[in-house]
Amino acid sequence: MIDHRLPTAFLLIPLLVMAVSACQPALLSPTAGPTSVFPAETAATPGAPAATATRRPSATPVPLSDGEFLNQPLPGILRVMSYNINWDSIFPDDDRQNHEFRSANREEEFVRLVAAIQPDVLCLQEVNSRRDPQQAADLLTGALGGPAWNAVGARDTVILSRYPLATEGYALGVVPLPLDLLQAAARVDLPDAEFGSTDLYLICAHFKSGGGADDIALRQRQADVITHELVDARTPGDAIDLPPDTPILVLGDFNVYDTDPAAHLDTLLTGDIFDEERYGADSPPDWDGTALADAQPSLNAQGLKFYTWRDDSGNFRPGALDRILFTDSVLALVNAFVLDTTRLSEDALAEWGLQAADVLMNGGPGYYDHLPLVADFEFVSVP
Ligand SMILES: [Ca+2]
Ligand SMILES: [Ca+2]
Ligand SMILES: [Ca+2]
Ligand SMILES: [Ca+2]
Repeated sequence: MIDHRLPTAFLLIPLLVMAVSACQPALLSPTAGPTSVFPAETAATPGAPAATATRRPSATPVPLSDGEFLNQPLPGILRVMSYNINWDSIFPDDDRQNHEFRSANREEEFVRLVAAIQPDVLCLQEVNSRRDPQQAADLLTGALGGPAWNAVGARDTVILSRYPLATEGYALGVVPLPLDLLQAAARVDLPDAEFGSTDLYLICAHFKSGGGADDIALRQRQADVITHELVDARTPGDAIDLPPDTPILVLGDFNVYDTDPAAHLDTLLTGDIFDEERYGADSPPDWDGTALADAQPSLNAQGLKFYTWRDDSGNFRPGALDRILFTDSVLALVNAFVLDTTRLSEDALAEWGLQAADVLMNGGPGYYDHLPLVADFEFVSVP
């Protein structure tokens, strides 16, 4: 979700500004450090190809994909998906728990998407908090067959897993006020026969949207809370104790824009807490004392476009609002993609049972909202 309070003028001038001056306004400046890793729409980097500064990604033709990136990973590799479903769009029209912001029915589209992707673990955002998260798990069970899926939710975030979820002692231990600080968290009990004795801990997050000072401050606080929780998880005592070297994921809709410095993403990556008085000292989130890694999924794994959100009817450029961060000391990324069905070949659509408009809202051209992100992880054994 994006709020539209930013002055339009700010959004229309970046091309001109970048062309004529190295002294960009702070709002439009590329950020130093981890947020500038993306070569595409989110990084308005001086000296980058002109295409990165255009307002429409369609200015650069992208070849249709054959869908090979959808191939199921080998045994022992975990497929993780994150998807902002736009307020309950995956549930039926007559569902009494639908959120008041619900504006699209994407029931069939969602079933086709998850059937093609076949994730092991999902992180959903914009699920009505009044809804029993198990309802989303039942939807997955119905769509994919097999054993019943498991669910845990907090606020509008829901973790779904084909494997058992341990939540006792693993949910975020923050006092549930304000509500904005809650995120779904769980330990996934992976089957030992396939993954060995290690399990997975994940935090499925939805950060505050909007460009106002209060919005940016809340995003920072949300990142501070998560970073604080990861310190707890790595150290004995308090609410969470993970076995050392347990793989950790922090994923979801982070609302990372190119219209502010997105310092909250830097906090998540590096463990640099802003409010240290309240949330403790800085602490790199990976087990080896380093930063988390960003999976950087690209559209259809082509390595050309890196946005996860797009709306051609508005003033905002497509951006990598959504992220999958991981402890790369114990996880190796073997595949990552943002699925864009509009850019799949006819053969690929037929092969995977997808339709070209499956990622669009109400089938309308140009209105994608959020796209599904996927990452495949191999578990690295630590000597
Ligand atoms: Ca296990
Ligand atoms: Ca602890
Ligand atoms: Ca700090
Ligand atoms: Ca690392």
